[in-house]
Amino acid sequence: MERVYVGMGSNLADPAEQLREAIQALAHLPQTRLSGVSAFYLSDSLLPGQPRYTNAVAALDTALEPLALLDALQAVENGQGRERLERWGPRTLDLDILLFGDHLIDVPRLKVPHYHMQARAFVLYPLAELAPGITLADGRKLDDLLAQCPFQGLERLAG
Ligand code: A4P
Ligand code: MG
Repeated sequence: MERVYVGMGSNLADPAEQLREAIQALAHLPQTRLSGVSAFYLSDSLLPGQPRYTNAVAALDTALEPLALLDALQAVENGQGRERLERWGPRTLDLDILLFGDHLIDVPRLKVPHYHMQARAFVLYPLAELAPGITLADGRKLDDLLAQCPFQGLERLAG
């Protein structure tokens, strides 16, 4: 089993409900156990003119191979996203593999650690709830990334 952290984001069609549905779907993935979920955070969109996102991070323990997990996550995205998808518009559900055990992955479909996580408060702060003090597979320390990424444009929701 590998410990995996999945970043979740939505800014359409009742984002908190999208995340709750996604969490249910993650809990039912084959060969996988849902081990934890961070609080939900409201965050300003990185792209101008979009509604605010709701973001969270989930911890999974999985026996799936990385690309099999990516396939499964994309199936969850498609299952929740397709119906309401607006072309060029904001998204109903984005699921990103942030960390996959101690693996460094760099293939066309999958880069782990996730390529933008160091710049994203809406990833780092919820991740720190689940994995305080961890060191990434590439040697970077989460605490150092947090120190360089202010808690800005973020609002932690209770519960
Ligand atoms: N891919 C490569 N590595 C990974 C990985 N570690 N996890 C590939 C998941 N997928 C990975 O992703 C495009 C392709 O990335 C996938 O087919 C996969 O093979 P996508 O989800 O289909 O497209 P996307 O979401 O438009 O691209 P991307 O790069 O994931 O977008 P971002 O960078 O995640 O931006 N603002 C706030 N506040 N909160 C957000 O959550 N999200 C975005 C999306 C922009 N602004 C945001 C937020
Ligand atoms: Mg994505």
